[in-house]
Amino acid sequence: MTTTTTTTYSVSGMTCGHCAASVTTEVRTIPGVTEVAVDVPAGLVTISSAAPVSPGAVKAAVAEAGYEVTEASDEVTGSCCGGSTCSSSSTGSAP
Ligand SMILES: [Cu+2]
Repeated sequence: MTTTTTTTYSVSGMTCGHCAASVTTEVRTIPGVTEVAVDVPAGLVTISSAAPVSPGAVKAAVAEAGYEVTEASDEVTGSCCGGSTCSSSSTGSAP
């Protein structure tokens, strides 16, 4: 039987699909991670892995993408990724 560990982290600063893509790309580089699901409106990153992934590794990956893992799920502040596809203040193209 295969056991999958699923862990959800709160990540601040994500405001658009491009932000989500950046985080997903970085988190997927963590050994053992099999799936990454990002909920931008909720500011949540759900990571599925074959074995428990250390929070430190997740924090480092998220930081690499330019965002920050927060323990609390409130107070989602900060600027967007600044990418050309961001739609935090204007209408952007849908992913
Ligand atoms: Cu963005």
